[in-house]
Amino acid sequence: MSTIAPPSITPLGGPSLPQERHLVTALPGPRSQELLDRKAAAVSAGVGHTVPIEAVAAGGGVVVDADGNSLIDLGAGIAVTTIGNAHPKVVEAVQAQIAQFAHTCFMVSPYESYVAVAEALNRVTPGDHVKKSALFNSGAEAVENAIKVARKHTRRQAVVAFEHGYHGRTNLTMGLTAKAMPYKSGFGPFAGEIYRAPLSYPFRDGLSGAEAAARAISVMEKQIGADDLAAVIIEPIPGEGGFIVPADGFLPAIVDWCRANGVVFIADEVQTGFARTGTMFASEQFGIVPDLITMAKGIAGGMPLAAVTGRAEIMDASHIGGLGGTYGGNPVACAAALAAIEVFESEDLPARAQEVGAILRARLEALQADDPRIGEVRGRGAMVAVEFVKPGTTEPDAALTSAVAKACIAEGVIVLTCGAYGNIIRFLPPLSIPDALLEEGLDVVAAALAAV
Ligand code: PLZ
Repeated sequence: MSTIAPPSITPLGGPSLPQERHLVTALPGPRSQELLDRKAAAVSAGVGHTVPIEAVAAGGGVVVDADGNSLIDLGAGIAVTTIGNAHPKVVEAVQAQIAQFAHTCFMVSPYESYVAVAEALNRVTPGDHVKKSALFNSGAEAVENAIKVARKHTRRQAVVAFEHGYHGRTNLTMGLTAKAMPYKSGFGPFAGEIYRAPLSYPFRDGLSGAEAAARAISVMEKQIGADDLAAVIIEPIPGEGGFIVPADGFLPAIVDWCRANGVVFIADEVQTGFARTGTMFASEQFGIVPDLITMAKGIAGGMPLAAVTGRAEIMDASHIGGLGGTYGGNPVACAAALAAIEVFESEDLPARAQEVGAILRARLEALQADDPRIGEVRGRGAMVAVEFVKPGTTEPDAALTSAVAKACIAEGVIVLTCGAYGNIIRFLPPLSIPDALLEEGLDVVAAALAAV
């Protein structure tokens, strides 16, 4: 068992950690290896891991392991710790709430923080229509509930999701998710009445936004029929799919079609939400106002919380008692969310995401300029990806991608891969990362690319 605490953790946790990359062992070090051995014996083999360490502290732009290694974090726990890990305001809010009460179940005895989070989400999400919210535990659960209210409101059943989409690992959301391996393979049968439409993927389809939208709308009209279609769900920028920025006009055309046909448009902003893309929500950048928005990840500074926010008449379509769950909107998670939302606004984190994005893009585009293995650098704000291809083609190079990612991790830089073809590295650091540390992380990426 690892009992050593790294040297300089204060009661406020991670933010006081030295902001440096510092390796004292090869990864995994001996203490981490001990934990990974116990993991292999005790934890289901189905639960994988990307970085072979035992994490013991994290904050700013680093994750520290049990052997005293300090790694640069370019993944933010998959887009969760946007405001930074163990942010002091979140720590304080969580400690105060847990000392007051941990749980009553909002459906049994309501409390103020749940209502305050709903009010905040109704305010910060796009659109000035009357909105209502409901809180849940995970992104997948938020997506499930968005579909539930859309079906109840429209009295229709069919749902359209898109190629390269990711919406979760529960049964309904596996059905909505596009990629078989590792998310769906062998886990069927999946829920019925789910249809898949083609996405706009400018690097691969060369279509304008209008052309790509016409192609998707044709699938919806010919293969399903608007009269039976309850909802269209789409990530404005697919996250697990590879930060694919749709061509201009694609999303507005889909929204217009939905509105003309009484179809509920759901933006899944679980990954793009909360300042990540340089605005509070990615929808804003495409000039769209979703009927419903699903949120999780960055919402509560690392505590598990998720939400659906949208048009009051849709959110109110359910009979009383139709929505809920034992833990949904847990008071400790709500306290964390209120603190996190305060940080997003008072520290203008959308602007910080643009700064981080500018650093990422400048460095990665410079690499691309003389490396034909980089097919595209794309993204918005602090959500930037590199797509690797065989030089001179658009043929995905998954082997190169995984070799580069492994080399970065071995050198103490946490990076995540993604994409239908496994040929994309995505950069989504915590916005609390110091600029110099981000630059150093990108130096390591450049060196890894040169070496493999
Ligand atoms: N919708 C857009 O990105 C979660 C998945 C990690 P949960 N993405 C990370 C993994 O391999 O399981 C996600 C998302 C979008 C929904 C979800 C699901 O959110 O909180 O993981 O359920």
